[in-house]
Amino acid sequence: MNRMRYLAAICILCLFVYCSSSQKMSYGMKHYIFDYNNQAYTIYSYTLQDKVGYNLLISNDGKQDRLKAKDLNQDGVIDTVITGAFSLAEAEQIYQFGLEKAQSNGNLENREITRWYETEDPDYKYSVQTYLPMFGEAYNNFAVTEKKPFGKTFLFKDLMADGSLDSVIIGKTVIASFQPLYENVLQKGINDKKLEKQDTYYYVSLR
Ligand SMILES: [Ca+2]
Repeated sequence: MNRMRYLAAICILCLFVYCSSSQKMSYGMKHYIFDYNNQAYTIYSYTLQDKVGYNLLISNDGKQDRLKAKDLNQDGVIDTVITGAFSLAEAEQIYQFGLEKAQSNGNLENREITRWYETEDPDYKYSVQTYLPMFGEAYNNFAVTEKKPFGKTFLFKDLMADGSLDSVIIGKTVIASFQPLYENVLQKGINDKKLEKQDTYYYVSLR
């Protein structure tokens, strides 16, 4: 997997680190220390239950203008350099190095927060759920339930989450008849600000 894809994949997850000596716990403040070019750095993770937390990258040199940079949503990408004579790209490089180190040492957890969108029309109830695996491609599941007594439910998979249905998981039907409905639901989700379009991908936003 090339680097861009690695970044694209983790960028949607919540990453946080924890110190090897501390207990593996999902919430609260954790930190991880690593060396990069003979300089020690710490990544602090502030993680809240059911909410997106943030990570801080800080150089351990004790200087007043030492590097302090923030990953605002724990998506694995530095958003801002707060102090220190570092470009965003430099901070990002150090951060990536630290995250990869933490991961290879088993000190990195990723947390997926629910991405689920529901809507309906007079005939059907719809739901779209986005799955963003740590490695591998994102995909959407699209569920459609008929609103009549004993109505059937159909479940489809949109590989790559590119807005084009690829397979039927549940139900006996043809994709072509549901593709326009899926497109309507995606557009409605975007209008409702519950779904975002990134390049050619459709992701349900974090709740
Ligand atoms: Ca697709």
